[in-house]
Amino acid sequence: TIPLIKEEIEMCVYDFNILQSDEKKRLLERPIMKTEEVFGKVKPILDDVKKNGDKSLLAFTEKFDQVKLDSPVVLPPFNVPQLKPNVKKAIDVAFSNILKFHSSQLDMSAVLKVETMPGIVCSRFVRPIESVGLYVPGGSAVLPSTALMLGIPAMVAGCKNIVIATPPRKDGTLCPEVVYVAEKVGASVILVAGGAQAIGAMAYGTETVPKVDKICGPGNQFVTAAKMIVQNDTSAMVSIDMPAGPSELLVIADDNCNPAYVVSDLLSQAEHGPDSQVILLGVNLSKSRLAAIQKELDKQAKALERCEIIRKSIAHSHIILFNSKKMAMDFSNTYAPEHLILHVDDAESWVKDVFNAGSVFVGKWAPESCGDYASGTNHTLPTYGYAKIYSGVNTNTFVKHITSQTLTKEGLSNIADTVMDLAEIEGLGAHRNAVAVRVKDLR
Ligand code: HSO
Ligand code: ZN
Repeated sequence: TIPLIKEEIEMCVYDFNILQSDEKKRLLERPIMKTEEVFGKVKPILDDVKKNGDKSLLAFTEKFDQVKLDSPVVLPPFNVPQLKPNVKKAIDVAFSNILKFHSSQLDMSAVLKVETMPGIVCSRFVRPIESVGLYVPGGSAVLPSTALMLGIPAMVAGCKNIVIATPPRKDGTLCPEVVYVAEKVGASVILVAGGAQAIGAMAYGTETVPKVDKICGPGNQFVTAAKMIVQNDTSAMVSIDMPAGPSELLVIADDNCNPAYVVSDLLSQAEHGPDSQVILLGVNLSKSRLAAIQKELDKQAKALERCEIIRKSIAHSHIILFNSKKMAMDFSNTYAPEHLILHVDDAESWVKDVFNAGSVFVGKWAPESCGDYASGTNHTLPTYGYAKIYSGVNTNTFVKHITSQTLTKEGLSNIADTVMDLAEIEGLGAHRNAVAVRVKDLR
């Protein structure tokens, strides 16, 4: 066969100093999501699952996944298939690190207790969300790591019912690694379904799928749209972790960076999907270093199995050149990337200037892959600029904070006038009275 002559894979380069303001704005933008169109397709699926339960769920699985199942759920004890020893070991090591980091995020026994005035004690305590639905995508890659990233914090938080939803493979079976993780986190059900239909089943419940209180996890635009719709449906009474867009990475590199390392990180994100976003900000990057990066990009990309996906994502990714650290950091904070990697000298000292990012990888020895799989931090992170307002999934994603207060006689006496005066301003006599009726007995 004649080898295909493949076009060079390279990123567009912009010099931030000579960019017009509208170009700067464009470089900060995410691709527009056609939400309305997707919402229109997803809503009837959700309505159908809500109305017809398992029958509808199974029909959608047959239609979208080409798999005919007898039941949409698998219950414990799970039949965990034999895994290769190195795979089992890798999952176990990742599990242990993620467990360590997420356990330290929560102390269930710690009650916050503050005396705000003599005799008035305000407290806050933590309780798990009872039932949670964790969405583990299938599609172009199997993602048992996502089962770890969602299942471990839910388990640490003490959620009673953990439903793990994941689409069946082509032969109708489940990804064995996901089953292994489901068992390790103590899942109560594996829902063998994907897409909007899986979200609908967990939001409304079916004959076999328990209704959950919160749905977490990444997914394609249909899954995201479904999560957003059920969150707004009061009849579902369900919340979600955050809206999700395509995966993204922003790297800041200076002239001492190692081009092979920088490129390997960019490509690890670019391979997720054709719509992945990767951006490289060069700070005082010399012409020769820039050329070395482009050369390395072409070489590494062409050697990868997912080269065709990468070719597409690189086509809308770019390099932007800065001549000041501050301006590069400002750009990054405005873009608010899901992942930020600092390939710069003294990277640790840059962290104090990071204000918007899902997760930061500090220095050349911290590839994103480590956080994606095994170091301990979570990989379910805010995309699409939502890092400005959302945190990534963590143990607190799966709990509620409940406040309480205790007042002694003295406490009530101390605060009585304040409350009665404020109630009067608001014209709420019954509020005032609830204090007055007691004060009468106290004073
Ligand atoms: N980078 C992805 C997570 C992931 N990577 C899963 C590999 N597997 C989140 O943006
Ligand atoms: Zn990844």
